[in-house]
This record gives sequence, structure tokens and C-alpha cells, in this order.
Amino acid sequence: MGNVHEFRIVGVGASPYTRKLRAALRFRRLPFRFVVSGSKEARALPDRPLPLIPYLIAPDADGNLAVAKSDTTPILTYLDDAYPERRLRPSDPALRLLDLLVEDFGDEWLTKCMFHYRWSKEADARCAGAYLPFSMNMQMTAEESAAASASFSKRQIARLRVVGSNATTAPVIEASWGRFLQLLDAHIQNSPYFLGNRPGAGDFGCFGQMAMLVMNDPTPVALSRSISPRTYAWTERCEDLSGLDVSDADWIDICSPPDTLRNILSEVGRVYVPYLLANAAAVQQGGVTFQCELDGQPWEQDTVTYQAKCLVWLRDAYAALSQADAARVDRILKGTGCEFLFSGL
Ligand SMILES: N[C@@H](CCC(=O)N[C@@H](CS)C(=O)NCC(=O)O)C(=O)O
Repeated sequence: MGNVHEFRIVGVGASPYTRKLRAALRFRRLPFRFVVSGSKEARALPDRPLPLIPYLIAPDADGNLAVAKSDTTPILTYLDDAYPERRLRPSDPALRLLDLLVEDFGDEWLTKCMFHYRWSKEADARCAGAYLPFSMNMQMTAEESAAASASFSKRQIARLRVVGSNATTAPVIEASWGRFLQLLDAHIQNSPYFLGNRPGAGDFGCFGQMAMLVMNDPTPVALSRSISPRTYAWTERCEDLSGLDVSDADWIDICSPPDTLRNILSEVGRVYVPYLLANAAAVQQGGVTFQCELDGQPWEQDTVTYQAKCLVWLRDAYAALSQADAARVDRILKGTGCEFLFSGL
């Protein structure tokens, strides 16, 4: 069998965005080889465009591995455009916007939960620090890994402030994670994925973070097992959906969405939307840190320029909708708090 048209995904298994991309390609039935970041195989490939993992190397028409792409959200869009069979993003523009919103919530809010539990809890930080060096270099000696673990953990713990995990925000993050598990549990009792009987990009955005929160890191794993064993089964299943047959009829009817989906959107509107708006306002004013209220509780963190862009991308997607499609989106978002993303546009 020829192999010239295989993609390469370069990353590590402990990276939530790597897991998002790898699971998405499996669902897409796009052939790929997984290459460990920093390995000799990775070094032989084109360099990454951004200092981030994962990155994707796409074959050109002749199978040459020339082009490297970073950032999973635009990567998934590129793959949908280039390989239309089993596209991830819904073709209905209104549903597509909802899917983008769920994806963004997974990528940018659940990642706060992931980073918070992994690096602010001693047991989790010890666990992650101990094995992460080996995930990049299995042959490290005990001394080398101890040094790598100490420096990597120090770097990640210092980054907690960038993500927004601190003593003020911890209760907001933990309460949101617990609610999200309950809401997803209720939703998947009737609808196996966020937007129906088939996954969209949003499922993989949430899956990537949940691969860590539900299946990997001790404190949130224990929590999720006690709150919702069903979400463990969901997360484990999302890892490889290559065998799931899907069609356009599998998406929900956006005009009669299940209450359980609106309840999840209400969680997005409760915490993530006010966060995005406050962050973007602070970025616009040139702030380095900002404070706001989320869910009636205080929040403070460093401003995040990338997340100000996330808001712009969501708004651009909304602005591109026809009036009829925007009205369908407005109807489902009304009363969830998510409508404030687009009010006044
Ligand atoms: N928005 C990016 C985020 C990727 C990301 O933040 N990756 C993390 C690892 S999970 C990373 O590479 N961080 C920089 C580092 O570890 O040096 C995406 O969706 O790909």
C-alpha cells in the first residue's frame, strides 16, 4: 500500500490539543502518522510555524510533506475545505456557528479547568511532572528526568497566572467543571454528541481537554468518576470515532434543540462569555491584567490576546450569517447568556 498521502501529526499524548487533532483525524478517516514532538522523525519534517504543539504536516498532491500548519481550529477548517468527505463542521451556517462556540468553549475555557487541576494541585502536578519528561524522551535517566521534571513543572506552575488559575478564581473554575460534567451527562443520555447523533468540531475541542481531565489527571479523574461515569465512557469513545457512520441527517434540528443543549449553552454563557468580553475589553484598553465578575464571583488574571481574537472570530462568523440564519442562532442563544457575544453587532 502506498503511503505518500499520509498526514503527520506532531505532538505528545499529554497535550490536550494534540488529542483533539488526533481524534478529529481519526473521525475524518484521514490517514496519518503520529510523530512525537522533538523526536528524530519530527526533526526530519518541516518546522512548526508557531511554537506550539500539535502541528500538522499536510501532503501536497504529489505526497510531498512540505506544508506545516499550527493551531487546531484553523487546521480543522482547512481539512474540511480540502477533504469534504466526513466534514466536521456543519454545513448549515447556524449550526456551524454553534459548533464553533462549543469548540471555543472547550479550547479556551475547559483548558482553564485542565491547567488548573494539573498544575495547582500538588498531587496532580507531581504526577504530571514525573511522567511528562518521559513522554518526550523515554530514555532519560532518573537524574535527567528529575531535573527535567523540576524545570518543566516550574515553568507550567508559573503559567497558571496566564491561564487564570489562582486563589480567587479556583472556586469559579471548579464549580464550572462540576456543573459541566453534570450537564454533559444529562445531554448525552439522549444525544450522543453536542449537536446530535454525530460529532462536530466542538466535541473534539471538549474531548481534547477531557482526555486529561477525565482520563488522566488524578484529582479531576476522581471527581469525574464520582460525578459522571457516563462522561468517562463518552470521552474514551471520542478518542476513536473512525467506525461511526454519519450523515447530515444526524445533526440536531436547530429550531427544536434539546433543553439539555440549551443548559450546556447556559454554562458557556454563565462563565465563558463574560470572561471573553471582559478579556477583550481589557486587551483593547492595553491592560496587562484585568478583573471582572464571573457567575457573581470575582475573577482576575492576565489579559490573553489570543482569546480577544477568539471573540473577533466568533463575531466575524456571526456577522457573515444571513438574517434568517442569525435569527435561528439568536433563538437558541436567547436567555443562555451567549447572546451577549453578539448583541449590538
Ligand atoms: N490554540 C492552539 C493551542 C495549542 C497549545 O496551547 N498547545 C500547548 C500544548 S497543549 C503548547 O504547545 N504550549 C506551548 C509549550 O508548551 O511550550 C491549538 O488549538 O492548537
